[in-house]
Amino acid sequence: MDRRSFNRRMLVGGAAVATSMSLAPEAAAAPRWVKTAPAGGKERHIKLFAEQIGRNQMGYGIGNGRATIPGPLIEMNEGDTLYVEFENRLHSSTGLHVHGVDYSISNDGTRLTRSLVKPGHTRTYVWRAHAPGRRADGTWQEGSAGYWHYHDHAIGSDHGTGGVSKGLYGGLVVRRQGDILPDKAHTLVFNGTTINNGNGHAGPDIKATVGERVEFVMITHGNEFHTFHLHGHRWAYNRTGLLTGPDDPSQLIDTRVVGPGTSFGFQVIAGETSGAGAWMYHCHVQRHSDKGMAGLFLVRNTDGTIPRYDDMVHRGH
Ligand SMILES: [Cu+2]
Repeated sequence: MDRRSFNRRMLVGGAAVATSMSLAPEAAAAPRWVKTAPAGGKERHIKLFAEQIGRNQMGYGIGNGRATIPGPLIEMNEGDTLYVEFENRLHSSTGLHVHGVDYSISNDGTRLTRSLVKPGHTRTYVWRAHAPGRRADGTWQEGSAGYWHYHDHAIGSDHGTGGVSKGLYGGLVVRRQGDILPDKAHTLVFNGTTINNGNGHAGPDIKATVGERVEFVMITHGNEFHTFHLHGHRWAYNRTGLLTGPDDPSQLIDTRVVGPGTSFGFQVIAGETSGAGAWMYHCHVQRHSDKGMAGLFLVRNTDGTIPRYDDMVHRGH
């Protein structure tokens, strides 16, 4: 089969799906085509701003929207150049510091490099993502594809300790041509002992229907090390979180050690082998989970029900 057409439209079907059908009947919808990332090489522009949220938090917003914590999930394809027109609506200087992609020193978003934005001002940061290829000396240069993130590097200290703790962070996904695109994506940030700066340490509910391809972008900030764990699902310890085939030696995991400044991501088919349910995700450091560092991956059957959860909700727990 022509490799390009295979990459563009990969049929999920055959024996693998037949096997999971018997385990999770709800996932037995007809085989369907998955969408994959196109070739990069485009120039794109977005408008991002930073603003105060309530009295004690700060966030990023996009276009004419409201600021959120985490900030909007930004996507690029390898080969793209992204112009981020960044408006500072805060009362102190801030900048956009990004991980993983290419940028010149004047786009570092730090005080040291005089690349901050004063309150009420706007400037454009330029991020580039390159495709993998061979260097002139014959060695292999990796591409930019990965699960990355951006954050403040100026408020509270020259490392953005205050801005990050108040919510100035967001995810960045760089895709390689042919990478499988998810149906939906969610950013989860372990920040101190909160998830996404949520109240009472608890994280948001992530909603899906059995069979949906859900992407998790997981980032960590603060001073603590954590172990991110998801019930009922597992993923591969590699760039995409997906196995490329039967010979991919990547380890399969359902828990991953994370620490400040790190990011990773993966995709799961909701309920693929375990069915619908209120599947917990949480930090597996007991002291942290006992404080409430947990949320729910709410996977519904196609009829909308969630076994062992609906009745619990009805009873008012
Ligand atoms: Cu933890």
